Amino acid sequence: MKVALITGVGGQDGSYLAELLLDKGYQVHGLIRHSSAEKYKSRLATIAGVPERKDNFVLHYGDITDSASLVRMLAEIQPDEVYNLAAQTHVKVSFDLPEHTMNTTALGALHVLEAIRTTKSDCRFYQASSSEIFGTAASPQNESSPLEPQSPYGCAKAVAHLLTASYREAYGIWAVSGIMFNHESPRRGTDFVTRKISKAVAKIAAGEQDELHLGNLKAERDWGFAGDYVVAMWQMLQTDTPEDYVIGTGESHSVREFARLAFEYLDLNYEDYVRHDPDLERPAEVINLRADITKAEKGLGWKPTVGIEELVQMMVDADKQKL
Ligand code: GDR
Repeated sequence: MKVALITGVGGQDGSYLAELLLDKGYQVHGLIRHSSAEKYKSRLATIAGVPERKDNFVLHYGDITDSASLVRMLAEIQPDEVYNLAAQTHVKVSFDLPEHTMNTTALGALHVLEAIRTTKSDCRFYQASSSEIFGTAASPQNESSPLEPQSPYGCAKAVAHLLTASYREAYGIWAVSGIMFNHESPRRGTDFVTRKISKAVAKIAAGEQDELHLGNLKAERDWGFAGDYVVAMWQMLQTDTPEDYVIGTGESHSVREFARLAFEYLDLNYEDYVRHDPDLERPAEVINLRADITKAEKGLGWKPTVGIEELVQMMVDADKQKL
């Protein structure tokens, strides 16, 4: 039985990845912060409620800022695969908490890599890298695009990205970065724009909310479905040689377009409800991110299965149901 360790297992991606690996017959160990445990119980409910999954799933309280506990955990679990998904992942928050973001998002990755090195683990390591490392680089962005991050979060992810490559070169650790563009789902946190929109649309349609306040409406993102992206994470660790891959859909849409589609799905006009709020804008914005996934298509045989309209509808439907 293969053994995997997932940091950030209580997050959107962590929960989908844990399900995928459990269904493939892995024993899955998940690292979760004590304070997150209650909050993320609903995301892990699809594991707790299924005996075949639950029996092979072990939750550990820990923190990627605590390197000693990571060393102990690696020595004890001896995983075949380690997926580092834990981080402070909100771009706007990173402007308010730059040091915390560096400690978790950049140094957290370093702690995991160091734990692998010092325990002489021969595991394969996946680093959750991000399209935010490209920032203002011309789109479409691919594995060779320059790193031009525009936020403390983007800078922290760039550091983690470069450290992953450095540990691969210097110590021969089987380590890769998956450069993931935005990926969403009904499990997305409500402070990210897609879920903020889908939740508001459901509430407005039900007469429980009057307006939706948004920041930059012109920014364009490449939005895919998180369930597809965790498949790519797993595939990256099954290849012959450790290589980084860009993962996205190859299409970008503006925030305005996402909102329009979501309101239209419930026969509403977004212009009647969306209000621009400059306080929700960021000190620096990334204007256009669009993935060039040529390498992933060829090297992994990976393709997204959910388009923008289906994604919007899936999220609005789920939020309607939750109400
Ligand atoms: P992003 O996701 O910053 O791209 O990072 P987010 O959903 O926060 O923002 C996307 C775009 O929407 C604009 N926007 C707003 N964003 C939020 N959160 N709230 C608003 O009210 C709002 N109004 C407009 C933003 O300015 C931005 O342009 C996500 C995160 O998951 C990262 O962790 C991940 O690495 C990248 O995607 C890939």
